[in-house]
Amino acid sequence: MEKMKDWYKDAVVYQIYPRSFCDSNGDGIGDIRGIISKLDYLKELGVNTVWISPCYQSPNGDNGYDISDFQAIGPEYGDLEDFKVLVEEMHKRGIRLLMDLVVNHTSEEHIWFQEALKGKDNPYRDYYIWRDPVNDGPPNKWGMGDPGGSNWIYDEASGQYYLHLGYRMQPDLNWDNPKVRDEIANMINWWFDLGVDGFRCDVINLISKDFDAPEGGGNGPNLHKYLHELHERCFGPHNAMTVGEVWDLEPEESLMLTAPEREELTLAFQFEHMRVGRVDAKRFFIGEFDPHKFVEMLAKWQHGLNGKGWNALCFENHDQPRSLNRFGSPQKYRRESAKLLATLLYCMQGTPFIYQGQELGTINPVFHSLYESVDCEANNIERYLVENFGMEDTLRRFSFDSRDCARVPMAWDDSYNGGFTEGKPWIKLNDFYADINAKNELAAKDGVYAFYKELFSVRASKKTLLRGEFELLKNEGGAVIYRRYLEGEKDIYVVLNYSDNKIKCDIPKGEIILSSYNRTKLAPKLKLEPWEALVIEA
Ligand code: TEU
Ligand code: CA
Repeated sequence: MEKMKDWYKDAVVYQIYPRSFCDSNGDGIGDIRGIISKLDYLKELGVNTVWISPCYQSPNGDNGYDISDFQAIGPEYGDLEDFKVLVEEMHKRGIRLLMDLVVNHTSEEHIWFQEALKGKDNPYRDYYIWRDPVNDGPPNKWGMGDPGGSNWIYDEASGQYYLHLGYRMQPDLNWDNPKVRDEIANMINWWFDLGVDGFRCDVINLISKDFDAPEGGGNGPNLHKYLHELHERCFGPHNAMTVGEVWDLEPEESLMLTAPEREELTLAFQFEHMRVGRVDAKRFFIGEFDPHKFVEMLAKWQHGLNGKGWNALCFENHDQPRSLNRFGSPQKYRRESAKLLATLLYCMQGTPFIYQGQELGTINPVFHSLYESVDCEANNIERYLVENFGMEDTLRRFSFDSRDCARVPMAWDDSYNGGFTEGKPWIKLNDFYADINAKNELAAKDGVYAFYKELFSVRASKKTLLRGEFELLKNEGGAVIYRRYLEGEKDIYVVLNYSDNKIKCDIPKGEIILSSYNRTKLAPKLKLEPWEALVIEA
């Protein structure tokens, strides 16, 4: 499928968490054939790129982010023949495919790690990061403060520790070993040869370690060297879209990874706005959400990358709870706030990323018991939360902020299991699936899916929205107004009432090109409805 040089700037990316998207064979687990059956639903929405979370062979300690064979499809998802059909069916529809590149670590069950455990002389030993004990303990204090504990695991057989910056079942690869870099580059090109168009790059800033850092361990001295090497050997020759998952960077640091002249990645997620509403940015610690602080952070990144890089526009993914519960009004104004958040985000400069179900205004499930929670990250912290806050409050925190909030199955209709599976689902269903599902949203006259579809259609037709610059004009008292502008094109204004109240505000003159309340004409002193979103072309 021919690709323009900067095709990633016109991408509209839909993230699929394959385990929970659509089950075609009744085993309760989503699979590739299930994805194929829903490609027209995605095409209709206006999606032209799909990012699939890992569907490789994995023991699923971290639901596929612990890979035991980078070049094998996990049998629960299907096989390589199914995958080839998926690529063909996607490309037939003008949909490109990003796979998840999880190469900071492997599963402990990967053959390389099993070999490395055999001893210090094993040829795979240096595929991982081993250190001798220091004062009879771990080499440093990394991870000591985290719920999961030290990032070092002691291997009795060899008397050494090995590093895992992620979860216990994910030993870190040693990227300083050129053999590792060769293995990964060859694997990436193998997927390109199968027709893959790019990658989402998992915790990619961890692949080079900064061993002088007191915590965290990523952003090491060779990060840019290794990424540039991958660009030269893999990404560049295939004109690939690559989006890095990186945390805690400032715009100028992100540009070091994504500015075109760097020849490393094409864009990177930034998550600074995702921390608003959490105490000290910590998951499960619920704080006050300030919509204007939230908008301010988004504006910071619009200005920070403008003209130099490109934003990944993202409110949801498989690690984040539903955005309506965090940033919207999940009960009283569910559809209205879903439309406001979509307009706020996707009229900005950058590439839209939509997580499965977001286009339906999906809200979080409710966790009634710890047994309903399966995520390893939640499992690591549940004891601490129960001991310090009690069971009821722990379940409240899980229902607000657990990664499982995004991982309960997609609801296709109000039939048995929400149309996700004919079998027993691998995880609980969303408590609200009988009401909030694709069938109901597509049938509703004010459905969220139809609004997303209209939004992406308007967006694709306006160069000002696709390439224009950004200026925040108002961000207070519930009112948010920003301008997009491009030389030779009409200005476009986004006007939002980010509140439960009706508010009066000065509305820019022009023609309405999108309205979440189906408004057709403007008045100078308009009263905006609660959570109303308006897009006006001057
Ligand atoms: O996420 C890494 C990551 O940053 C999140 O897990 C985050 O640290 C955590 O949710 C903070 O509360 C990537 C994948 O997206 C995630 O699903 C994997 O669990 C992780 O890497 C390890 O591969
Ligand atoms: Ca299945």
